[in-house]
Amino acid sequence: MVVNIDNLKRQDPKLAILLGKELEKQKNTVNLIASENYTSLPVLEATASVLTNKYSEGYPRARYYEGNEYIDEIEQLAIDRAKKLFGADHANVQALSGSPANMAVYMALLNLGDKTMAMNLDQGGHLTHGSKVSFSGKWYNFVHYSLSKETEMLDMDEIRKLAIKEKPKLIVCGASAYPRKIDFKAFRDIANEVGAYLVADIAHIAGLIAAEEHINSVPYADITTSTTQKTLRGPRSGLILCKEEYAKKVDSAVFPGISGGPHEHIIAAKAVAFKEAMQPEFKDYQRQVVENAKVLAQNLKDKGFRLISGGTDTHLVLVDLTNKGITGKQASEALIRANIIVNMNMIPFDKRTPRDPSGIRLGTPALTTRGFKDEEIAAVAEGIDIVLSNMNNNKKIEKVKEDIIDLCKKFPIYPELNYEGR
Ligand code: DSN
Repeated sequence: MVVNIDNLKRQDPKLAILLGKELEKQKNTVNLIASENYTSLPVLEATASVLTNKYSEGYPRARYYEGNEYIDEIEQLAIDRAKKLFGADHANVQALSGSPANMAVYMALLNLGDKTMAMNLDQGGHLTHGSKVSFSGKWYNFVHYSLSKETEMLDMDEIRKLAIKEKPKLIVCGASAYPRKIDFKAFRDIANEVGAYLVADIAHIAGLIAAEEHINSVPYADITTSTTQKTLRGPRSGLILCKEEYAKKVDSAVFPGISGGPHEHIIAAKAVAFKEAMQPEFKDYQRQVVENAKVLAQNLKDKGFRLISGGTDTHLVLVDLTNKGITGKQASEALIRANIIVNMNMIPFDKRTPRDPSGIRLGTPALTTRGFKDEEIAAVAEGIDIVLSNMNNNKKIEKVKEDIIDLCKKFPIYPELNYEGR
């Protein structure tokens, strides 16, 4: 089965046309959003399946609704595969996404107002790591660590000093815009020293971890949270992995703590993605993701772009545009005119605001799924440079757009899908 939308075209042409436009856009744009990817067709098929019809509040073999015998097997398959993939004692596959996963974990381990330590949002952390505009910053007393001003990397000595001074009940490690590896063992040592829980948020790097391109947080953290749609290349959803002693608390926090009926169609799609992530090709893919990020970083550096921390050893590159005299918002809006999608991003110690920050964040997971390697990544870097050096020159930007569309056509995504026509 290929997930086409023939019935939708007949029944709801207005929506079908919009889906068609989105598919065309995805096919013809170079996607450098570090948190996005293209799922496989099997993942898409599970996502679009009849499992969406079922209510299954509870957990396998302990449901509040009848008729869940196959749903139980499906959810258990996802749980078992997640545990195997990451070497975890326990997996909860019901978390709806990364933010609810973090919410459930805080609920499992903390009382309202408890002191918690995490990376600041403007240093590369996530909203749910204690931002004042998120439930996390409103309900818990977060203190934040920053990067080193000199290296723009995590400074474990400074983080240790802050932890000793603040004595948090829980330390969060993990980030949304940090291009370097995270030393989970060093975080564990600090958590042990101050008697804190350690939670690792691996949303961005879960795929790298599954393929052993990054050290695994699971042996070190009490609880690990993740999304499943980024480097892991599954459906848009969440995942919680933990040591056996936290299993009950985590499960109760997810259901009935913060959610009702699990999305079993998405849980099935996660089971598919976990199986895919166990295949040798997935290791090759992740290796290429990191290699492509390094090639992108080097090409941009050669063109005079300043990179946060000087480069990358993961899937993403964070670019400070200050020396180019443009802002992140100006850059991202110019690049989309050439079918290059990036997101504007705060850089560490940014003097600008989140709505118009100094940087852009670029990632290679989606391009690598397309099959891009050194040569294509170099062409993308060239396109970025031409656009950002000629932001008022429509002709030059139009030419880059043509080249980008040609490149996309040479490396197609979803050739089997046809959302076109009526
Ligand atoms: N919005 C995600 C990202 O882009 O990193 C994090 O939740």
